[in-house]
Amino acid sequence: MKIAVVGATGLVGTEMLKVLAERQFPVTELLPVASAKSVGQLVHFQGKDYPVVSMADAIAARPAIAIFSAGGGVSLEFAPQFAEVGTVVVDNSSAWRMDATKKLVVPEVNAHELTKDDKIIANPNCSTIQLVVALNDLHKKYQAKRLVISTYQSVTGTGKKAVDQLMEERAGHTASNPAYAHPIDLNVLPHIDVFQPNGYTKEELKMVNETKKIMSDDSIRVTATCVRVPVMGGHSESVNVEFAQDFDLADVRDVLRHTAGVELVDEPGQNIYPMPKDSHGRDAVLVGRLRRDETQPNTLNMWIVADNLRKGAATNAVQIAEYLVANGLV
Ligand code: 11C
Repeated sequence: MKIAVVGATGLVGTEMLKVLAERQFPVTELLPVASAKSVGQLVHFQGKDYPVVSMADAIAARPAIAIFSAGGGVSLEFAPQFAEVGTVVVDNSSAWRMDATKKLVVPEVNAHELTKDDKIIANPNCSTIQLVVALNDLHKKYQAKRLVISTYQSVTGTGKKAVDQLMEERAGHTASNPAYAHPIDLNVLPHIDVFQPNGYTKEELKMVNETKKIMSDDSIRVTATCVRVPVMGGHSESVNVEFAQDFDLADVRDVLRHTAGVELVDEPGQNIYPMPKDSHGRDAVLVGRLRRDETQPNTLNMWIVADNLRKGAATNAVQIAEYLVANGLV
């Protein structure tokens, strides 16, 4: 199968190539696409070197699937051009996520919604993906009514510029080309993406809106505070969930033990709980610190961690592509 990876040289694009290879996705020809200055540069994939091609050449080659991770502007302009020639686009930007004509997919939750007519499929924001994977089966059993979320997000979510800023600051220098408005080393920034008129950031509103769309449930009330922390890979979330039904903690553990994509990491007596450093290079969503919120009924506190470049981006996109292939949708 001919596959284009748009944004192939970025942090997420590089991870996408790694995940496609690891999962032995049936790639017969790879079309790595990147900015004009990278055209001709070689990308190594499954024992071969592939030259970076221009967007126009990739569209002309009519790949079966194009996986995009090159920012919203690039997706808005070029995803429809791929769709026009029959390519199915899996887009990792926020460009199409809330478009009512596009599906927003986390395979463990709602891949069954996909049909042959879906030519542009949106991959959700990393913080939302790990939340809905952990919540899906609990929601089915106990019906989530309200979520209060605080995130602790890695600098890799911003990209290479932020990784460089953290490393330069850690080496004792002022960052030469900072990604953030403030130092990130030895600091936390309650600011991810752009502030909106209501005082929330776009990242916080993504959590609110994407969660409802993926779970096909507008009745869930969601509020979030998204925070950048000086962590190199792996997003963490503190989640307080109020359910309609009461639960037994042992049953909650049992549900999570059997939830697709989740690994229960919850032995606090042994100092065992999810940590971002343990999520690196893994696809599982790690869930722990399960306990009742003792201030109100039917309410659970949990801690959710995942590798934001893997399940939060590349792996989820590749899983969507795998579903398309397995179900004859491409
Ligand atoms: C971050 N979640 O950690 C963002 C990165 O809408 O796809 C992904 C942004 C997006 O900064």
